[in-house]
Amino acid sequence: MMPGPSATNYDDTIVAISTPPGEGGVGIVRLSGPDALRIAGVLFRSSRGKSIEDRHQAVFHGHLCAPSGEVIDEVLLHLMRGPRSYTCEDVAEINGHGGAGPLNAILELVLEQGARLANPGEFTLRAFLNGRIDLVQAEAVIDQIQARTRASLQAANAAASGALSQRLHGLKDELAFALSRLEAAVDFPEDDLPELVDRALLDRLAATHDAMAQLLATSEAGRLYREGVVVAIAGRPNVGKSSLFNALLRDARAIVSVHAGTTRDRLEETITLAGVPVRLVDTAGVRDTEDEVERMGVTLARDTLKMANLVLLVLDGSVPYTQDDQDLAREIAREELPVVAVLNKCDLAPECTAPDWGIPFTAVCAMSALTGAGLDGLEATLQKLLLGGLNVSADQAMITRAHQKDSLRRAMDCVERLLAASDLSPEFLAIELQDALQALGEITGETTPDDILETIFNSFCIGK
Ligand SMILES: Nc1nc2c(ncn2[C@@H]2O[C@H](COP(=O)(O)OP(=O)(O)OP(=O)(O)O)[C@@H](O)[C@H]2O)c(=O)[nH]1
Ligand SMILES: [Mg+2]
Repeated sequence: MMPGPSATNYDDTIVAISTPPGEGGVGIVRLSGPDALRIAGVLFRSSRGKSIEDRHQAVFHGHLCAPSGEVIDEVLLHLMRGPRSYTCEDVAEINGHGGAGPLNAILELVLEQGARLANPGEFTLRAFLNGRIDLVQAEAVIDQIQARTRASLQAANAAASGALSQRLHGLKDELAFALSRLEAAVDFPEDDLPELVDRALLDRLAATHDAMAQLLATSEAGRLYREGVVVAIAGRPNVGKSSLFNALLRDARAIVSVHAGTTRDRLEETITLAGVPVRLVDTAGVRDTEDEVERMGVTLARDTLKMANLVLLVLDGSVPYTQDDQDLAREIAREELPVVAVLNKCDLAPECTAPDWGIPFTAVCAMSALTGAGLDGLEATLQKLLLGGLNVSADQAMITRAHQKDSLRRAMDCVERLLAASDLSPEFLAIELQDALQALGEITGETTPDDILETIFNSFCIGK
């Protein structure tokens, strides 16, 4: 199975700068393929005159030189002979100085020696095509790179080490077993059918269905650990949105002032609640205004409400609530999201009470963004609302992506149809099982269509 344009060759030698652009102590140019060690040998001069041949795993110190003899950079060369490498192919990693100058010069020399520039994710794609990892593990590599919290990293590590793959293989083994029994039944005379498609087999399939449902139930936790949630802070001007944003971040990130209309842009920062990344977004105060820039800010604020998983509607509890407060609350209620009414500035009005607009808020918290009073209570409420249903610890197998969830759901549907129609012919039942196996194979990669594979690996960075 080879995704990508059919012209792409996956047997050649590829190269890429594997470290991100910018300056750093070290930068890595990675080569993989049948010519990797030869090319490294041509360009590398060991400082102690060592030969890099005949070594399976080794690190050498020396210089990378142009064929003219010109020294390009002082490097460490790390050799890994296939199949004991990331890609299962021969791999050479040239650790040079981390800057555009040395790394691009090394890259050019390697290209001149006949290597090809790697496509995004092609090193990982090769690990997948060579059978070292399955698609679940390949996708977990992106999650490892992008993990923003320790728990997100734990979840990605669990998937990368094969925890989810194992669960899926267990399910597939059960379906394959049932399929073999049904296929045997096809070859037998009618009379023997009841014995072959017997109660025990159907019970076993029902148990497999339950196991699938359990795995499907992890998808919400998986999404939370991987993507996190978006919490929008909204309210009319000057109620203390930016003060609340800063208080939750424990940082004076946003400008706070007595003037209404201070925030005009959308400010975003990530905090961690119970290990889950929470993207906190501060917005411009919503009001009708003649100021063009502020109006753009209000539009952005309204857009933010549409992408949020939860809204903190900030109200100034120290003054009577206004019609603008109420109109905005109604507007937000239409989004059908959890909305927490934050009665701010309670230091000025300790007795402040929730507005009586007949709008059901998911929760109400009185607090002071200025003094910090009530902040703990708000955080506890957020944690409960966002993560209350989180029933899976980060180190367990979880469904993390929408396409995995879709495929698992399709496999379950097949098994459900089969269980509901158990009096039908074994040929019909076998088709349902084949479809279910196909759907599960799309998660692990055995039966994933090439265009989907291509999309998945294209979302990787160059050099991974
Ligand atoms: N006493 C008191 N003052 C507060 C509190 N929270 C915010 N303020 C003050 O209220 C004013 C407005 O605060 P901001 O955080 O800038 O309000 P905002 O909602 O972001 O305002 P805009 O960006 O203009 O929409 C500032 O003078 C803050 O110091 C609070 O809990 N208590
Ligand atoms: Mg503000």
